[in-house]
Amino acid sequence: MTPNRRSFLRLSALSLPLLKTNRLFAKSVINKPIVISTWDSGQIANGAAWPILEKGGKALDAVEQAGIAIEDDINCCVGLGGNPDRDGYVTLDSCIMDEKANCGAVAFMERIKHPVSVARKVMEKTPHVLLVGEGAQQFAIENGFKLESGELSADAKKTYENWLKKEDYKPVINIELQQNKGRGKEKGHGPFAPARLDDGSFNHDTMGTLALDAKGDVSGMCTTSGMGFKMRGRVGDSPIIGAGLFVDNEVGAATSSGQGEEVIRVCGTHLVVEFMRSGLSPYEACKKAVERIIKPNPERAKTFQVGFIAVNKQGEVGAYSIQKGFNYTVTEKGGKPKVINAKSHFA
Ligand code: SD4
Repeated sequence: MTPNRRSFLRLSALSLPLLKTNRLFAKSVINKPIVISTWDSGQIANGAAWPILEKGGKALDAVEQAGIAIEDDINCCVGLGGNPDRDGYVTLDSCIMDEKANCGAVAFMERIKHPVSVARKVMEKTPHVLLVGEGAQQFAIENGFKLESGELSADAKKTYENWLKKEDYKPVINIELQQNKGRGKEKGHGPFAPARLDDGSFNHDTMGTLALDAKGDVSGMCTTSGMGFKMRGRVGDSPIIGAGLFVDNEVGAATSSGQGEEVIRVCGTHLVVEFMRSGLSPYEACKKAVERIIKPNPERAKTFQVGFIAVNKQGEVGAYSIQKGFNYTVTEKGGKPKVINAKSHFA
């Protein structure tokens, strides 16, 4: 036997058990069940999803419960308690997607408390993916959802009144043409949804939730009242499959929060999932998608926020945002939610 052949055999004999252990190790690191949601308010969402996942329940049921819980909460940016559009109406957007690429969504829907559940009904009961406006509302009512009063929550009313004072906006036909008179802005149609609210925080807090269940299936949902004081009829990324949410059971899932237009432009969450398919970790995939948004105009990207979160089939999670301040909540074995600050492109 030549020394080369001998050392090759010795090496092979040594590496065989190693390879085996590696394979075993790869299997044993699949971290499931796990649920990840945008923002620290993800603790509310994960808190509703975890009991289902812990008992071996389906990721789809878990993410729907996550959506319901946050839609019940009164906060700026999700559900009927959220900030209204610039004409004073709360309009809700949501979507849901399961492990078989089934998906459903509603957009620009008013006075229905749980858009995530209506989205699930669209997915399960119709051949369609997206219903909007009055049609979505009518479908919801036909499916047993209650038509709510449409009154603003106390918080939203206060914020809206302040915004009206500041922007001097009146929902009168063609008023837009006069809106920007004397403001040095070029032409009408404004004011638009501000990128930041008065306290300096970015104008959003959409809830996106992704879950990997004990069986190894992935599902996700996204729910929002959209950007506060948006133009009537404006819809962001949150109800758009491939923008606000994307799930592929071979790879994993991603969801987003932030200025929806920028996410739609690059089909953001689809991009994140495709980056993971090509071998990137969830963190690297989110980072690359953020960089794709920034690349065409890095100066402009300084003015808005987008954050992505993602999970892969191994139960690894990651996130990345344009600006500092984006965080997310992870709940896994043990059930204690962990809030993590995402890394960002700009410090
Ligand atoms: C939108 N992405 O309507 C949403 C807003 C958001 O947290 O993220 N809210 O564009």
